[in-house]
Amino acid sequence: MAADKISIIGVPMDLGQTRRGVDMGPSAIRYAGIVERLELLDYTIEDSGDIEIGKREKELEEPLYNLKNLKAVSEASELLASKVHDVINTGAFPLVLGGDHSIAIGTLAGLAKKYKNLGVIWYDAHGDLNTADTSPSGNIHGMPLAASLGIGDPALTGIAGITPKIKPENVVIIGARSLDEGERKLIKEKGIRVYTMHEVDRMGMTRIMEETIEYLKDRTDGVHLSLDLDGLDPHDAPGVGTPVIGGISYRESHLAMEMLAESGMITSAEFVEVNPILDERNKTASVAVALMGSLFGEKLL
Ligand code: 6HN
Ligand code: MN
Ligand code: MN
Ligand code: MN
Repeated sequence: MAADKISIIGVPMDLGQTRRGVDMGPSAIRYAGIVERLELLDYTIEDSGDIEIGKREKELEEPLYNLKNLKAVSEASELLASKVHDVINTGAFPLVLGGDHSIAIGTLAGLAKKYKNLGVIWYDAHGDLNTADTSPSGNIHGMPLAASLGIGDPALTGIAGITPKIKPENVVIIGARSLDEGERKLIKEKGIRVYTMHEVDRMGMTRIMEETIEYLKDRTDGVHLSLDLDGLDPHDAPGVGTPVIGGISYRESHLAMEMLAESGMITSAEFVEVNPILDERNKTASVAVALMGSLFGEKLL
């Protein structure tokens, strides 16, 4: 990994969607032993605690436009962006724990202050490429990748005063199997590289990761891994708010993390959408911890 110090940032955010409980994700992942697990790998771990999250809008206050809790999400994103940037400045690796996927807006904003050519691996059942105009739900957790590309409401695209944060040719989506019509259109329009579950089945994870690493290696000055636990099959990761059957297996995900570890290219990461209320005995948080172990270089022998 790029640093020998890891700084953990918890983001107890649940305002990017409507199911309660995902705000407890950071606690569940800590409880599943993330600090101890990474300490075994000889990193210095600093737990920076949690970002403060504002209040959910009451139904009555709900805006007429299709962006639920926009103000609170936008404010939390600014806080997270500053925190991520502070961590980078100390030379530590930012490891962000969600919270719903809307937190990626803040994470990527913080990273964009340093990286002008950031690569992003978006490991997810979804594209998260919606805007208020295309979203079927009004949930901002379905919009962070679009917002980071500079597409959508200025309250989401303008965090940290930089628009856009990333370039479409620096993005690789892996595991997609639930894409809305507007998202498909955007993927084609922008030429975003996507490995859907069809490619996972057909090519295998080994080739997908080889291609991804080769593709991002020379064109980027850092690579962020944004891993939504719903990218995995609900059998392996049941504790998520928007499960989609037919996902990436635990073994394939484990392999993907090991290959990223070997590549040495990952400079920041976030693990999102762990919802302990929907989980089975903290299984999904434990899977997240195991995947982080592999990402940071755990070996069997
Ligand atoms: N996530 N595409 C759907 C929507 O409401 O925009 C689902 C989004 C899920 C987002 O899991 O991070
Ligand atoms: Mn997502
Ligand atoms: Mn998802
Ligand atoms: Mn292994």
